[in-house]
Amino acid sequence: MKLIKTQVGIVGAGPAGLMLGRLLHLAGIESVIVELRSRKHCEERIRAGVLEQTTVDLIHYAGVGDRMLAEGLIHDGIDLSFRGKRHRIDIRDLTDGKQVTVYGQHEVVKDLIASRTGDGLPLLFESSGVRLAGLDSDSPSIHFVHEGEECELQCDFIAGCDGFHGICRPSIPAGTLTFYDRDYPFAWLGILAEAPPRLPITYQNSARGFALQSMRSRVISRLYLQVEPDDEVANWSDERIWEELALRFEGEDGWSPQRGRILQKSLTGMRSFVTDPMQYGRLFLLGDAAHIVPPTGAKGMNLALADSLIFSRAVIAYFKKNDTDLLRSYSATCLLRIWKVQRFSWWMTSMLHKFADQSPFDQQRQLAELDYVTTSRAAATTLAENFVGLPLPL
Ligand code: RFL
Ligand code: PHB
Repeated sequence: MKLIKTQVGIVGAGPAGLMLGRLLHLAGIESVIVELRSRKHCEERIRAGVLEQTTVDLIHYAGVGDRMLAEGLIHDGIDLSFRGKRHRIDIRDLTDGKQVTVYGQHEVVKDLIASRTGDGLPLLFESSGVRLAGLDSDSPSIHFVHEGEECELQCDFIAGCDGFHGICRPSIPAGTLTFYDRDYPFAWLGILAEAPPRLPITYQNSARGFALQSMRSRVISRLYLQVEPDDEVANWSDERIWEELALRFEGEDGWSPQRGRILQKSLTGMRSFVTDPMQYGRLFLLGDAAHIVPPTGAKGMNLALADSLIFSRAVIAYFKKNDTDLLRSYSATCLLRIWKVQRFSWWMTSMLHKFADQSPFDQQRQLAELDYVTTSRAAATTLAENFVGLPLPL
């Protein structure tokens, strides 16, 4: 058995765990990151792509923003399209100069991993059998197997950054936490294609269902289609995907997504989920381990990174000033922000998707909402200020 000691044991090398490790390192606090998957898997996992202005600022603050600055695609607006017509939400104008940046989550992860390994800090990929112990004591521990050796990582705090399907949240005794949950009656089929996208990101409400046109670079498109919740990737040939995208984006300007080789297809269920509190004893939950939003608002990774900043501040106050106030208020501080983001993500989802039980009244009300958001400056501002990210104390 190998015994390791550190100040903060981090489970999971996604955006939340990696950013937390980075922020703690900048403050001189030690951490060890324990990750189930390989480095290659973490660096190639295609997920989110939209960084709020707030997140861009945090990434620069953490000193890992050079590649994002060079390669990210800045958006000063987004398009909402309905009744065959596209409408620009001029984000920059509506938010006093703020923007969002399209830069893949896997690129953010690559940059954070490069910075951590460059600093020679522990990041234990391919750790199996991860199990937590002593959560309600002063010395919790993480047990796992790494490179064939049984390890025990003793720490002052554990950060559960292991995503929605991780082991940290289920390690908390049943009945301690309250869960808030909502499932949506559809899924997203996502593709990555070798085809030049049209800028900016376009959200499409069509009578055939929702579609989204985004990108990962000037030559790689990222496209999504609303599909049945129990649909399967195998049902969607390349031809069927391109035909359906063309039908959903059909509009007055005659544009439809440019076709190209499809590099990847995936299916994502849509749900809202919140854990309250995001803490048990010395285990703190961050990111998807504590909450999930439907991707329509493009918020999941942004929320995960915001949790990292808030938790790092609390840990720094504890180790530098012996102050436990921020640790005690961690969950409440995060939840205030998370519920606003839940509301926004639910609202965007409700406004843009086709619901099977929608009555003709509901359909007209949905179109009226889109009409209002795209013609009233006050309504457009509420969308824009949420899209660029609610303020974070940097
Ligand atoms: P992650 O990224 O899931 O990372 C968790 C890490 O923990 C590891 N792990 C374990 N490690 C050790 N032991 C165990 N037992 C473990 N179990 C799991 C995993 O291997 C992994 O490395 O969680 P984190 O850091 O909280 O980050 C959350 C984000 O990944 C997520 O919210 C976003 O991807 C959501 N999301 C979007 N967010 C945005 O901000 N903007 C977007 O545009 C956006 N679009 C999306 C999205 C998510 C999508 N999918 C696929 C769910 C679009 C889609 C389609
Ligand atoms: C993406 O680029 O993957 C993306 C963009 C906007 C969203 C969700 C995902 O709302």
